[in-house]
Amino acid sequence: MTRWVVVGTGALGSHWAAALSRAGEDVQLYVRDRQHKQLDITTSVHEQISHSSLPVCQTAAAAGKDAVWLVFVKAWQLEPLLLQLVDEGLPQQAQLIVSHNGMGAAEELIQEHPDWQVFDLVTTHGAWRQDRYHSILAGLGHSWLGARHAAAQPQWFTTLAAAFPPLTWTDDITLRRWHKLAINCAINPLATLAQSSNGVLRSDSARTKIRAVCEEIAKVNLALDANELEAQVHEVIRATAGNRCSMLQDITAGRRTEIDYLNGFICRQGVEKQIVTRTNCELADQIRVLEASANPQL
Ligand code: KPL
Repeated sequence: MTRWVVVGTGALGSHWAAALSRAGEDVQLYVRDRQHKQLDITTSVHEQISHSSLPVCQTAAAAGKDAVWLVFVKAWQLEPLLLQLVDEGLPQQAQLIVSHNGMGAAEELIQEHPDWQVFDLVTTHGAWRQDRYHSILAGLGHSWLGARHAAAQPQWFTTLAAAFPPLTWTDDITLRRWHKLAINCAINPLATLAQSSNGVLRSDSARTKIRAVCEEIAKVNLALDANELEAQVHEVIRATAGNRCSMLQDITAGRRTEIDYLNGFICRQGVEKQIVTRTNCELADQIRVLEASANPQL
């Protein structure tokens, strides 16, 4: 049987951990506070509440060399986490499933470990945390998994897909990541600046900005089509009109946002490729100002 180690008890991580545990899998939680041997988490889907009591993984080495790591940390937390896992004896051929908003997180570190098997998980599930150990799945979405560097579908994929459907394997996860990146670059900063739920972006002024964000992203990555990106952004706005995006939740809680890996990433790509990405750069700057005023200690 595969051993799954889920990093963090955030909104999404809790659901994957609970789903795998309900499927009878060997699941451990990797958390900051490792005083306890066992952690109780609660997950709710459509008002159906379930409780799981899961063992806490004490060190990366103790998880074993065949463990599959499901890493649900924010983009900016990925590098320090991986360094810590390496320090704790993460095996050389570790299998890591990574899921966060944005691009460019821990990229150099991952390149320095060519034996790691890195998989990206892109999901449209909408989840939020009612309290530290209680996560609510507000909108059931779809997930895609694929290898960062071309690799065959691993054997454990069917188990994962059966535990938390719908999950589809894709040989082109990079394209999915770029589409999700465009959605987050358009929705997150604009809804955050408006301090409102995503539905606020149905206005004409927001439309103009969304168009500009998508056009710049399609110039940075020529495999993308601005019209398609724009249509997807509007579809997600419709589907999540009542949700407060993750960036607004971060700002409200005084946490660091993922802006450096969203519009900040596009802005850096623009500089590198000598492409004008003014709207993305401006949005990144505006969010950084807001971030600093929400929590001067960041
Ligand atoms: O992924 C999201 C987020 O909030 O980070 C969207 C899709 C924008 C939903 O709010």
